[in-house]
Amino acid sequence: MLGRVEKYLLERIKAEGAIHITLVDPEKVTPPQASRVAENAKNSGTSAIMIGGSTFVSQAHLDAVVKAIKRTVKIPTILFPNNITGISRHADAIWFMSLLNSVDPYFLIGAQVLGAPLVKKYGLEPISMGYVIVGDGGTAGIVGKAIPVPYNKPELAAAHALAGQYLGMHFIYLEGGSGAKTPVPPEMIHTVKHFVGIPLIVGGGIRTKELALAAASAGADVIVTGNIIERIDAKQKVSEIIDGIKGTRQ
Ligand code: 1GP
Repeated sequence: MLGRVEKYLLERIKAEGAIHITLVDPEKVTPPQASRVAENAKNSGTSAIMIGGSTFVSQAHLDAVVKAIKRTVKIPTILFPNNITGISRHADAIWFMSLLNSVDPYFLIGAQVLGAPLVKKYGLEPISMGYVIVGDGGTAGIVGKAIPVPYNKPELAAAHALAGQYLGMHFIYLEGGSGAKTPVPPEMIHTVKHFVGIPLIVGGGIRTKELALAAASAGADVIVTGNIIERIDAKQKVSEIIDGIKGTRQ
């Protein structure tokens, strides 16, 4: 039985071809700012709000950010934890993820073992996801002790993704790193998509309609953007990106 949020994501992907999710980094916003970002993103057509960052944020602040977003928008809130401190009881769901190219067992299974009982206790919907850091990897790569897959090795990214699928994961996330100068190249997205039969999430450095369109056309089912919401013209940017990917693969 699929959970409510996962079912919703799959239905939207089916209906729209590729969807957009907005990432809110709780380290960078106050709760009122998080509300505004979520409201603007929702009005622009984003499908869900992901909440998470690469470094530490206090539990109280994370809770306040999630609550503020939930009060403002009805689209699902999905936690994107970098550690067990990224879990809040107020969200709808959580990417229950393993960093497939980490050399540290903590990020492969250790944090998940510690977090699983909390996810159950809080009644969060876990959505199983294999996380693969590619390119220069950014902060997530350093914090997660990953060996990032170079952009010129798409077949290696595909091997990681396929292993995730065979382990039973429901989604694969190709992460170029927040603020990446060069987002995940279309060729890598295309190769991974060709290998795996589960939805593909792509994020990191996608700042323009053209880049979003290129990622969606190459096979990304979900485009995640975070950084652009810090811009003054964020609302317009998010709208452009969503317009760009709409109906790409119908
Ligand atoms: C980072 O993939 C996300 O985890 C989003 O990246 O902040 O560069 O949009 P940006």
